[in-house]
Amino acid sequence: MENTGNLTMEQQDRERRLRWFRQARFGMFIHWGLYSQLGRHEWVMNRERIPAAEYEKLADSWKPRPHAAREWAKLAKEVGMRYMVMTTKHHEGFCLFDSQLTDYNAVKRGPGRDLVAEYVEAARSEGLRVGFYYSMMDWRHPDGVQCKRDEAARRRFVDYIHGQVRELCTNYGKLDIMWYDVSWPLDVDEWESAKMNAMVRQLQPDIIINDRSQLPEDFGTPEQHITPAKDGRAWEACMTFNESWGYTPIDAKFKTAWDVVSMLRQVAAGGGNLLLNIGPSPEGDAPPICVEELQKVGAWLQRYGPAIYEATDPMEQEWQITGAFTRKGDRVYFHCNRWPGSELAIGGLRNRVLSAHLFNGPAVRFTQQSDRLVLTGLPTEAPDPLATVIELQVEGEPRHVLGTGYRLLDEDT
Ligand code: JFZ
Repeated sequence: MENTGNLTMEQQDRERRLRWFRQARFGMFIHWGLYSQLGRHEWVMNRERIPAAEYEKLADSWKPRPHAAREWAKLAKEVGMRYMVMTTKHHEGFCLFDSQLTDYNAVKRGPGRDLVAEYVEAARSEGLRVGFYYSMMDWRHPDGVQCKRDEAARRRFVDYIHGQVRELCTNYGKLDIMWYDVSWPLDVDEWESAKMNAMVRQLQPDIIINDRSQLPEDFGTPEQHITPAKDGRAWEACMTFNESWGYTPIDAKFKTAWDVVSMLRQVAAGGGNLLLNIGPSPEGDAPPICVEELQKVGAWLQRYGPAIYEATDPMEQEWQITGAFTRKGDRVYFHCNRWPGSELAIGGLRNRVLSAHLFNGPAVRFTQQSDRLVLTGLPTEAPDPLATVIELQVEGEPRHVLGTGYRLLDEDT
């Protein structure tokens, strides 16, 4: 949504703050906390009903090595990510930042230092935008449940949460994203979310805020699925690498570079972002499989980046087993991630094709009869097994329509 002509002042300011985000496409999510020591998902305290006194011992046994965040930030930059979002406090209630509102924090306990400050320094040193994840739900705070039943408890808990958000927006310099999470058990009025976010914007005038304080704010956050927002609203799909957000080595089925490239094509086609998570070990190691697969993605983006970062124009399209499109103006990019061999047939493209090239490469021979495009003389093996991008220049508004029958109803002649 670039045209600011018919936007309200508020919408124009939102678009001003969102400009970098709409171009970012790819970010790194980091889930790191006491739960990382147990290695059984970030919900382990809740799922295993670990007694609070037993769980709290993790606050003193956690000894992450210094500046692990520099490794994550370097990796993120290397592989084409343009921002990072890290947990400052997850549901367990342990703060990775120096809070004056609780001693259950990384400075006062095991780590003995401000892990959020290290993360911010690392991300900025790589020129990456900085996001803070902050869980409003808090399993440790004594009023975290009672707040729903008792006004005095609600007052204390809301003041605590607002107070910590204020600390985060005050003590770490310029922030780019406030990424709230899980606002159980209160509703938007009980949380006083509008007041909290007004405070955030007063402290951080350029910040963007996600939709998880029960207000829509600046962008949507489909989780574990890629569902573009409607009406041009900004959005970002957050996805795990395996099935867990926190470090969980027993959850060993990780997405491959092929999966990540496919997700990047999907978010680009929908005009959104992919926030891909890594759950570092308690010491701070990114899982090696994530590093390996991300480096393959980075190499792919080096070659095909514009077909992802810039090709976000909307285009009507249907599924095709050999690949899918992104679009920029009169160029459509067919991301072929299942290579059929020396001939590739694409049905349903409703436009006259003026030229075809391997992306930044040689022209490709093609024939076109009605909505059957056949590209020939291709390499028998996929030039790039993650996805080989073919650039088509087309006439008119690109449309890819196949329907369920062999022909569309209005074409059945
Ligand atoms: C939440 C957290 O519980 C999870 O640990 C992780 O931090 C993720 C990014 O966010 O997960 C959710 C949040 C909302 C829903 C489901 C899982 N939901 O609305 O169904």
